[in-house]
Amino acid sequence: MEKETCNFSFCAKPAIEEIETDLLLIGGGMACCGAAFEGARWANPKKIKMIMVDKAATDRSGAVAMGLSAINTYMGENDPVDYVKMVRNDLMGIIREDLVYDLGRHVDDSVHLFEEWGLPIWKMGDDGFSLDGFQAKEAGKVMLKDGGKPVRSGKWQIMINGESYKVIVAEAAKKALETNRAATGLKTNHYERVFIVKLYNDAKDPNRVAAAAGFSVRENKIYIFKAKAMVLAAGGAVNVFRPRSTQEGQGRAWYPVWNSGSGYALGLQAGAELTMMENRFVPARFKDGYGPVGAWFLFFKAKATNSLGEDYCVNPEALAEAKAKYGKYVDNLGTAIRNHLMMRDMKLGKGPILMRTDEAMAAINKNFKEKLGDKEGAKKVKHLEAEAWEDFLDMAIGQAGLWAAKNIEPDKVPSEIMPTEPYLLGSHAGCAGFWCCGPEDLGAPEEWNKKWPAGSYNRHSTVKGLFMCGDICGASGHKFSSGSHAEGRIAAKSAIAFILDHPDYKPTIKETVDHLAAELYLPFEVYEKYKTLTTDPFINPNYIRPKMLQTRLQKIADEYFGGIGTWYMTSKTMLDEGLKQLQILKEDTSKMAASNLHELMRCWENYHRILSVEAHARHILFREESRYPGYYYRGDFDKIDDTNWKCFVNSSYDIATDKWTVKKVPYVQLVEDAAPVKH
Ligand code: SFD
Ligand code: AMP
Repeated sequence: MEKETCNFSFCAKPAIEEIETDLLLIGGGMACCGAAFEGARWANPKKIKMIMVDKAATDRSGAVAMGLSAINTYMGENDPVDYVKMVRNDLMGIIREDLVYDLGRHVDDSVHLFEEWGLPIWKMGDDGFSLDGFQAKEAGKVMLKDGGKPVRSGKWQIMINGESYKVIVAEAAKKALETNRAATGLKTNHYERVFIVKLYNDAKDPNRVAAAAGFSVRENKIYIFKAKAMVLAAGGAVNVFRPRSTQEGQGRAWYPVWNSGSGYALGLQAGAELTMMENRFVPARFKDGYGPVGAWFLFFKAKATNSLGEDYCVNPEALAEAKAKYGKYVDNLGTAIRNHLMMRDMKLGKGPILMRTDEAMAAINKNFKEKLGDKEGAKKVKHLEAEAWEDFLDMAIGQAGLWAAKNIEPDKVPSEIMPTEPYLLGSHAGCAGFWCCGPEDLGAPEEWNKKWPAGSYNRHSTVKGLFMCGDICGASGHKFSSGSHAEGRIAAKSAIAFILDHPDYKPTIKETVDHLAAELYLPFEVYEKYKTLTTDPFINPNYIRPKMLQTRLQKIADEYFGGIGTWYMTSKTMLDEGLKQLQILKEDTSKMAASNLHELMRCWENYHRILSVEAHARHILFREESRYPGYYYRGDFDKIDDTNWKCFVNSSYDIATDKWTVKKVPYVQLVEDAAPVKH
């Protein structure tokens, strides 16, 4: 197939802006907002220039765009050692305990800042009942940092009024960028609606990052940022697998559709080593609305059962069957195992699976009225209901539309839940991401810190100058919004130390600016070149439009890499066939066609998704066991095999040869085993 090239014969050449900075922050989500806030503290006194680039408007970009109802990681009275045990349990025994402990000891400071910046945090009332964030403020409840008592939904989670969570955190980041402009004289250091397509390594040092190229999604302009160091936090990957939502509902997903795996794709193309990319997150969610379940299980103490009213998590036959294959990991009843038990009942035809919201609300009603009497009790229930609905709906507005469409009143009837399509992420109950340097003071192997080849800087990737955090820092899940922010702060501080330790470094790349412009704008050239050869510009044998490319990608992933279409089942033979077809799709990407800037972004988003899911599939192929039953199954190795596979799986990609190297890395336990769980 003749490889397409762009020499701007058919499409207009974009304006090109070259920008030199010291520190570049790629992303504008929770992690990068933390990086901007902390970065300015250390950069300003040293007049170090810091720039943030976000594909969207930072006030409402990333996973927290719509708001959240809870902060899922807040230590408070808990010991970070127990946090490590919880995360290790939930992620089936394999995590970087140094990175998780390090996050646990830093996260609360970010939450205290959020409250200082105006985030309403629920507090316990003197009567033992919860006060929402606004009531707590009116009641003059002290701040968390001064010992205020949050309303815990679970051992690690606290309730918030989080509709404007991202706006509040973004404001602090933007203020920090403003102070950096004042300190360095930079005119502009916050670029919104600029989509970063590719990183380029240094002309003289192939294992050092030097530049990032992207394009504006609002005007014909591309940006080339040259930097001494970069913090990459562009989030996880959604819409790589065929979603359960179809046609008119196809925009609906749980994790944000605008997180298209750029974090993974940018880092792996630069040669950064990945870890645990075989992991994925398949959350149980309210069916079709994709509303989260944590608040219902933890705060409203709701139960989920099969349609026969049986609690699928306590069925002795099911537990014994699972234990025979997956051993002691079943005892923890972590997120993956809960899914596994739910799917077992669904496959037995005991579905639909129901979240008993009605029973939960009835129980709360009864409890409040017993304690407060009918009148006061009813008033409290009304307020909690309003809070619950409002809070829940902040985060998953689609759920309200669905309840209305289906005449469902959750306090009167249960709602169906089911496992979604898989997502790739590293900050929620998943741990797919990059292999990163850790802190030197936690007794971890020196290979993980002091002897880190690229230089011992906390959260440094294996590529010099490239730092990872949030969703894409691997083997350290359960960070959530607060932990991602804290990790961004850790990464930025390290990046500035790296810059100060390499004062004479000047980033240079071998590619010319015209080469980069041609690479980024190729889909425009292809479209303009062939668009008139058919009567319908969507049907043309000479190119592929982004929607078609995404549908083909999702079909391959779903049918061969363990999607909903196979009940998450895959095997060597399926993976081999899927990877063969994915290779053809990758070749077809030189025929991507875009008719406008929006489609140009969609083209490159899908290219990033292809690389992300390829890494995922190659890791699943390499790990010959089923480490995460309930997330995916290797039909040819349907068991957990600690003897051979209690280890990390790492990989790296060579963009020049399109070749992958995958290997085992020894697992090292730092925190003693947790006491066996009693159910
Ligand atoms: O529990 C480019 N999360 C929850 N965390 C909580 O603490 N509490 C909750 O209640 C949580 N719930 C929840 C959560 C997420 C979602 C989607 C829902 C519900 C519906 C998880 C957190 O949100 C998550 O852990 C963090 O936000 C992860 O932070 P980070 O920074 O790793 O990712 P991001 O915030 O999505 O930001 C990514 C940024 O990158 C930008 N970007 N910029 C330039 N070029 C490119 N090519 C780019 N690609 C992406 C994005 O614009 C964004 O700014 S619960 O209900 O599940
Ligand atoms: P979710 O709404 O599923 O995203 O979960 C939000 C938080 O609640 C996360 O910290 C989950 O680990 C936790 N969670 C969700 N469901 C349960 C459950 N059944 N038991 C314990 N923790 C849960």
